[in-house]
Amino acid sequence: MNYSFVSIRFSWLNLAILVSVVLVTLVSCTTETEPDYTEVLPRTLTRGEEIPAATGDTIFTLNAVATGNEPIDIDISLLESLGTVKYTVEDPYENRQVEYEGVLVETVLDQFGGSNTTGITLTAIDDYQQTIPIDHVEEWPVLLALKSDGEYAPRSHRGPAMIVYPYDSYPELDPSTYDPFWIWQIANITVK
Ligand SMILES: Nc1nc2c(c(=O)[nH]1)N[C@H]1C(S)=C(S)[C@@H](COP(=O)(O)O)O[C@H]1N2
Ligand SMILES: [Mo]
Repeated sequence: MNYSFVSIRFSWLNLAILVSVVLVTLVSCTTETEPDYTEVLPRTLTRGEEIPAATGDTIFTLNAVATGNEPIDIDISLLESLGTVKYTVEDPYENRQVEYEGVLVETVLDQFGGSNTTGITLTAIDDYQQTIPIDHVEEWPVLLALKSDGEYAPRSHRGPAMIVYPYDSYPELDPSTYDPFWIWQIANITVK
């Protein structure tokens, strides 16, 4: 009796099929991870380039090695020339999903920091102050957000610039530790 219709016998064709299935599975497992953010505007101002003077409304002042440690005025177009990205996150203060768009804090450090940069100190209009260590921005896409759900955030509602942590993509970001870093109504940024 011939049982070959039920038994899977060795053949080069079967081996090729098996290898293909394994390869396709491996490739799809490694590429199916969700991207952390979507790029919106390209970066046009690069590290080492002269920083153009702000011509629009000042959203905050910034001190850093690249500004001679003197405060300079930052406007929206200057900040956005560092390139913008967006992602949606459950905002612990709004208690809903919000799509934030802005500049990665890592890019701000790249543009304005020196070789010994350790972090960034943010001071809000109510004098609330926090220092974000460089480790945070190397590990996660921490955002200096300007837009919330596609609209520039008004000063009356946490704008014009606020810090956002990507809670939804990184479960290790425990709110009890990271909520205090969601600084809004930023008045000054000092790159340390
Ligand atoms: N500008 C500004 N941002 C701020 C704060 C603040 O006082 N001013 N408080 C921080 C802290 S400590 C926490 S826990 C959260 C929540 O503040 P809330 O509970 O007053 O909304 O906002 C953070 N961001
Ligand atoms: Mo807090």
